Amino acid sequence: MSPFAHPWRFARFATCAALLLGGCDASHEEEGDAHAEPGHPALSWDELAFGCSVMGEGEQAHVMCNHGHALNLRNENLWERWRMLQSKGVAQPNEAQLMHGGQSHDPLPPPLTPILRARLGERVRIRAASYGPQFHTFHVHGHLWKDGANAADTQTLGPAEVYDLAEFYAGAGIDDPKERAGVGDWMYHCHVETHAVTGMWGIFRVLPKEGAAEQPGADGRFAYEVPPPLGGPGQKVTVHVVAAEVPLVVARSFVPAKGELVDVVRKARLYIPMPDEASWQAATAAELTARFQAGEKSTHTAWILSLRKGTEVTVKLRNLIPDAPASLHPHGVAYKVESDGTMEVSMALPGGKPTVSTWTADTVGTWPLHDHARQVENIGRGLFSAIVVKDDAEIAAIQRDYLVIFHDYDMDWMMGSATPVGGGH
Ligand SMILES: [Cu+2]
Repeated sequence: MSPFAHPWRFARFATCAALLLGGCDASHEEEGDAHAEPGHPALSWDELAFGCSVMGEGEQAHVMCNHGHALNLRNENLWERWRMLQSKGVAQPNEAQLMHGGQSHDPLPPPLTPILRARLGERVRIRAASYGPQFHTFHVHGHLWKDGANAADTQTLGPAEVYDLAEFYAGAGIDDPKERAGVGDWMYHCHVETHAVTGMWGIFRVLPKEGAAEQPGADGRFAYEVPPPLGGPGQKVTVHVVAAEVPLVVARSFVPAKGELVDVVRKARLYIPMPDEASWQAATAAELTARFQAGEKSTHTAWILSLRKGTEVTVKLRNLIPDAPASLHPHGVAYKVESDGTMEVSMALPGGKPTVSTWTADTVGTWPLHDHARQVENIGRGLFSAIVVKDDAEIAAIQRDYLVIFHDYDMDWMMGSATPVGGGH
């Protein structure tokens, strides 16, 4: 049979051709659905079609299918969970088994991707933003929202596009808090199927009105909620942020010899907000690296600049990345060109003096905020944020406000390292 007779077979052929340099054996055409090399995990047909690779040696040997389609900086690839469940004796895991991890009977850990929570009948907004070279379709199960005159449950996002009309009652209707979809785990995801399977999925969890086992934090907010807005009409606030290169768990990979999903750690480039001028002045790359190694590498999520409409914000940026410039380029706010993040005056060089940008949040909405100094490399490694501008009416109306950032990691960076597994680097 010609390898071109079936699209997957063609993809497999193409991938095998790419692997040929590493010794791909053409005889697997007759071998069935496995591509095996001595001492290496076998690749299934589907994995080959998705461009998965065998990584590492010996104890570290594993198949890596992380294509870098991430939500809020994390990539939870279903292939990795698939292989984990297969190792536990589940021959053909289905998507429910793969995605609803972390329950008591379930061998899979909870997904790295954001679990968004609301109680039944609470008013919810889920904002979606997108970075990277791909197009994504944001889709939430079980819920509808109003988009102009129409109802909708899916919206396409191109690079730097934002969509923030997904507003509804949790487990209920667009305008009616009466139960409709009800309590449960509702998937949300990119509806480009290959993106969903390789990382762009999460869970919108509708909890019972009362008696839920999961409770918000002391400030009344669940994880991933948009922070409370700063400022107010006519007010001036100052925000301190550093750009730094720090270790971050960006994915997990199943390592057969260990029988578990192992953290994939990369030196991400992130905006990290600082609470005050003194800590901002004192921040060092070494300290931040230690902080992330101690735990924040597993919990950190993308910075969100949350403002009340009418606020003038001054953002001070220090760049602690050793070998790349960094800047802040905002969308949707009013500012002079010096605060654009593209001129020399607004470019923070490695070890150079900080930049100071002044923006006025005069337009309600969700707006991209990202590096514009070396954007392909920096955004590809995580150097982005978003601005959320709200007025009093919206603040009063919405009880749970979330922002999900669809993001494609730079693949050379994601896959390029010879030692992608483990927390030691
Ligand atoms: Cu997508």
